[in-house]
Amino acid sequence: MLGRFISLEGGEGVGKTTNIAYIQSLLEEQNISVLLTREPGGTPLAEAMRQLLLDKNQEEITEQAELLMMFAARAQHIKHVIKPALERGVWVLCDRFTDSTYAYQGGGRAMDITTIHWLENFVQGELRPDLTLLLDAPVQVGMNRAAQRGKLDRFELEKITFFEKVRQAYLALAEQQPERIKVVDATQTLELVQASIHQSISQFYL
Ligand code: T5A
Repeated sequence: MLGRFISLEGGEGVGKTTNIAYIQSLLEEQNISVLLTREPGGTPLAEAMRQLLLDKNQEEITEQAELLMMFAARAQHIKHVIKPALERGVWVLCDRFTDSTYAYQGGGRAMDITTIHWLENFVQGELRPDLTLLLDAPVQVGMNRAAQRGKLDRFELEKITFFEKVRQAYLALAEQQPERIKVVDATQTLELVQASIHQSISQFYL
């Protein structure tokens, strides 16, 4: 793999989508080719699965189906988008990846971590992000920001306690893997958030 793989993580509305273009511009200033993508999604089939996963107006999705759909979409994404880009030397910037599964399905839904770990190895082989930026903010801050955008999706309708568990699971991952996961205080102004991101990204490519 010649390219590097960077993921952006965090709870609802913390600013992942807002900041991904900023990271792209930082890397492109260094003449690095960048591919922006997201999960669930990134290929036509995976985007179709995203629609199903986020749509609240359908039959209840079981926790098992939700977990397997996340990994099914990820398998498509890795094979058709992520790996080919990395092999061409392109850096991949992904809005959410498997840490989201540990946080939402493992933390929020309290699903068995061993099963998630098994699926991670089964679907990804050795592929892991080289760097992960975890945008962290109290749940209410992100929810208020997400609410300002209008319609809420199936996940955004969960209770606050669900998102508290998601946040704690993310912070536990960052504590376990401090080399890979850099926590950014997302409660700051956009300018300060981007200054923190700049610092983590420049330490990474220098
Ligand atoms: N999921 C996903 C799982 O359960 N398991 C998995 O394995 C995966 C991969 C995907 C959903 O799927 C779940 C998690 C998710 O619920 P999504 O759309 O990718 O959904 O994720 P969301 O978190 O819902 O995305 P959002 O677009 O809501 O959040 P972002 O991208 O973090 O926030 P963003 O950038 O859109 O910003 C929200 C608002 O805040 C403002 C922005 O301008 C925007 O209006 N904002 C700020 N305002 C003030 N100060 C700042 N510093 C700001 N930063 C941003």
